[in-house]
Amino acid sequence: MDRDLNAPRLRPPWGTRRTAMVTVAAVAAGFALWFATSADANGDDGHRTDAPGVTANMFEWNWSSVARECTNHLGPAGFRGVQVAPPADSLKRTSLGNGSDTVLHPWWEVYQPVDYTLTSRMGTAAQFAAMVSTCRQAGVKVYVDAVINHMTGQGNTSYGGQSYTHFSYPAVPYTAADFHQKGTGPNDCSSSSGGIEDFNNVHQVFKCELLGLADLNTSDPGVQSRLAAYLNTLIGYGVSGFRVDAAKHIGQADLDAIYRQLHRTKDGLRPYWALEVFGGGPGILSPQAFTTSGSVLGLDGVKQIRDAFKSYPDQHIGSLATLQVFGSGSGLTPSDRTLSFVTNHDTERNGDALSYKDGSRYLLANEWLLASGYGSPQVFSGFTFSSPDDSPPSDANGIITDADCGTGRWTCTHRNPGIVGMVGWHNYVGKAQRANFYTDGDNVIAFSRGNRGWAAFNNGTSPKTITVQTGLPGGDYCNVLASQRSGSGCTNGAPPVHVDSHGLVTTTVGPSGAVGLDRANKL
Ligand code: LM2
Ligand code: CA
Repeated sequence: MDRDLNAPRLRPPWGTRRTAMVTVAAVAAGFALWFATSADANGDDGHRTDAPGVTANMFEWNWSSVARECTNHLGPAGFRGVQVAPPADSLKRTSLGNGSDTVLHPWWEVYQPVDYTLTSRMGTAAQFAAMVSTCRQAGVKVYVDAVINHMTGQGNTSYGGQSYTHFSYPAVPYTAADFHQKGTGPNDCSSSSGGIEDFNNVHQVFKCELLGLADLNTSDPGVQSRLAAYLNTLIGYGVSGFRVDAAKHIGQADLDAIYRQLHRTKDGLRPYWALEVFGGGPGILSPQAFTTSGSVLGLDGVKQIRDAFKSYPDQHIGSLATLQVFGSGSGLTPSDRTLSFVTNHDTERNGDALSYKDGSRYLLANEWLLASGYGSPQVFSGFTFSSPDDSPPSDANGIITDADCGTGRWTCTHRNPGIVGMVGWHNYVGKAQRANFYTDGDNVIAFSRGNRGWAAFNNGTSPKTITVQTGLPGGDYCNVLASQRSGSGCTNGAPPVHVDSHGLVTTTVGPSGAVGLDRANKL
């Protein structure tokens, strides 16, 4: 069947919502078109797409450490998924570049694939497979960071021992014809340098090199099928979906063509497809414009969260009171299409986000995000660094060593008791709507989620006592930030919080502190 790839995607005549207002004939015709022409990551091929609950982004934790965390911490805490670093064989630098380049194995080697075997800094294919199955047994699905826009742009050898040159990666194999190159042909990049010079130019953003990385010709069917084969191999291991690196530089049409070739996951669902699209681009380059092809990363939300939580001594940027409106009302992508987070590996280094370096304020922001109901919330756990290029803890060959939460080298945010408490709270309140919003107009906010849970957050520097409506039945509750219900009392000797018969609570929220109540922890 001929199909104009530039035409708008054909959809059932009633859009994506089914109603009884159409005739049987129209329904039949609609379904015929629907199945023949569309299969994107929003479930439009008639199968449900995997939708992660709360996930942990275990950035560059090695596979055996991720497996251990799934069993001992993530599963028991109620994390429903884990995102892992790019598992493909990648650049292994053998010498420093020039200038101020002092790190032989910077963390970003993994964003430079050489081939799609699973021999990486994080472990072997066997360790990857064992990790996926261990995590799934612990109730934690695995989502993979997929680097499919480009191949490596530097070096000549990989962690798997493969040799290559720019535009020739024999282990895949890819040859020069599989890449966008500087030139004037239909598949070429027409910028004078061959790189992206104008991030608002659609042609350059899709077809020119990002950071000198060899740009795959992702509209070529042969390239698409090799990329789909890689992702299907991962799905075969039990992977549930992908964070698509540099998705903005692939473009909707090529992303859709690759996605259509993906198999269903072990759970019988279409894979989750979370597209990395930095904001700031106009029209078709905006994050909003990629929600037709899948979910997107909440990168604009990262900045709004930073601005609400971060106040500098001399420059007060924002306040928690601004978070009364957060989500589509504040210009962000729709909640059900967004992977939301306080930071990721890029934004913790580029100033866009709060990071572990912000201490209790960073934890508070994560606790608030888990309570907010916006997006599929993701908690980031990486490694500490002093310079932006620093390697994760590794041996002399760049192989990442086992993560250890006692050394200060790994941030282990997912193990923090306040975070764990709010993961449970998040899972318990489910989709209940926000209600009973309170703010002092400054840095204290509180709200309930339906009548299932209530939480308060104080980003100020002194304790604040509030008397507010919780929406909860009267009784005594354990503050999930510090304790849990155990028999008729709260763990850790924490005093219960009393809600009166009208649903009112009077409680003191400490500086950079939170209080979280839910009916699962009612005495
Ligand atoms: C991403 N999303 O679109 C990743 O989230 C981000 O971390 C990646 O950049 C980027 N896209 C490419 O996948 C990181 C890192 C860069 C690094 C690249 C490639 O932030 O600094 O670039 O990975 O490893 C490095 C050098 C850069 C050089 C490039 C190519 O820093 O100076 O460009 O390698 O040799 C000439
Ligand atoms: Ca591209």
